[in-house]
Amino acid sequence: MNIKHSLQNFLFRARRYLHLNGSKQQSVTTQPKADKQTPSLQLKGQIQLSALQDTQEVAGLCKVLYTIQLQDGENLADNKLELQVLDQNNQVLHQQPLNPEQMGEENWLALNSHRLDNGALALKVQLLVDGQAQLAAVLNMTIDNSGELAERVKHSLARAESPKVITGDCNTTLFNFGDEAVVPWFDRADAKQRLAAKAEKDPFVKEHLNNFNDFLDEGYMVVSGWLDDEFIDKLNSEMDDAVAKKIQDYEIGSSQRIMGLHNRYQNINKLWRLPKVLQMLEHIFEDAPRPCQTLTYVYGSQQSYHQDTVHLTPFPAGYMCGVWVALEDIQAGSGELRVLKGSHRLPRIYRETVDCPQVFNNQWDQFATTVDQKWQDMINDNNFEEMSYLAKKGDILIWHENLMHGGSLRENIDQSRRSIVSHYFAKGGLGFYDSSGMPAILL
Ligand SMILES: O=C(O)CCC(=O)C(=O)O
Repeated sequence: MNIKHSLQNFLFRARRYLHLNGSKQQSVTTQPKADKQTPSLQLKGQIQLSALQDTQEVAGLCKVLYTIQLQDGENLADNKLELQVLDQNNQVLHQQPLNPEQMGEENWLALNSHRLDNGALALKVQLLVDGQAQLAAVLNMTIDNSGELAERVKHSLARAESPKVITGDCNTTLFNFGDEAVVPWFDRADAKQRLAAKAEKDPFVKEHLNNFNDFLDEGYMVVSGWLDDEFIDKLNSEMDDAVAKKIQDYEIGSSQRIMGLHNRYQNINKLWRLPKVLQMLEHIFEDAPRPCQTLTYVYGSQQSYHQDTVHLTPFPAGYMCGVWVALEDIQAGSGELRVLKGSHRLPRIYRETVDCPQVFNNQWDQFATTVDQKWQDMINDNNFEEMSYLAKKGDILIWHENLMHGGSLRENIDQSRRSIVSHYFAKGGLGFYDSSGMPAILL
């Protein structure tokens, strides 16, 4: 597994190097033809292709899974194998060498859909053997990167010559994170003036002006009264059910989080798409929000201070928010959420910033000595005020993507701290998980 990933990583970096040095791969519109001198191979097998996104409305990075399955007995150890990705006009979007060991394994590629035209796309993935197209599969989809943010992102990615297809490692070198043209309004020097102008125009912004000011000044806001007790009781019952069923081997009393319960439970799904939260995020992003994941905690997480930036990475930077919902009155000593006020203005730390390798198989050792260490140094070098969050049942905290936050120590180990965290990206941008180098899976 590691050898495979190192090879993919090496190939990725080699391509990037060539790219930066001007030897950009040319797109060709013809299918590779067999050499007339050699008898053509008739390979038997198939390619399985699927997208982890609604293919009717593909936006941002679309994770596509492919498995090349050869019929028993086919041995390609001595052949030159390549993966080719094309559009319906046979325009080559991407080509890369493949290892024989990759046959039969599930692999991923990320379609960088802002780099393609909106509208119908027949994505073709094929195997080339010694330059000859052998097996192919087609996935039909509709690309829809529309709106003002998507337009700005399209131009930014075009200027940066961001690849149309990404494999092996999604990271910050593929996009121009320094592009001033895509900085969100709330991260700009004139954010306060922009907010005042928004409040003039929009009653929702006017009503929540204090919340928006908190978001600008402190990096988070807290809203109360959006959830009624009856709904919260239903959420708690769903959490109890997940605990009783030991979903994801949940160990009662532990700090373990249960992931993705919105896929299983109706009310958690409803919370994940709560109209009021979406409306608030729409004002923050000036674009529609796309829910990403849910994390359910029965007890405190005890996570150390971190920025989400490196784990749930939006491009452009800033276009991701975390939303933390209290399902009970939170008690001191339960491992309450804590945040460092104003820390969202710290530099963003990515793998590239501190030369940290991709994290595979939950091996966080190098991440700890690079990224974690850098976070700790930044916290020590500053003097942020800590806010220990004793939320009331139903309170909702929304944090800026770069805010330092974490869970306190569970001093009272028996005290629960029931909460659900969801993360949201902006529809016009794109998302990936920089720490693991994977494209994000978004609704
Ligand atoms: O709830 C907590 O203690 C921390 C949650 C968190 O850090 C996150 O979801 O990013």
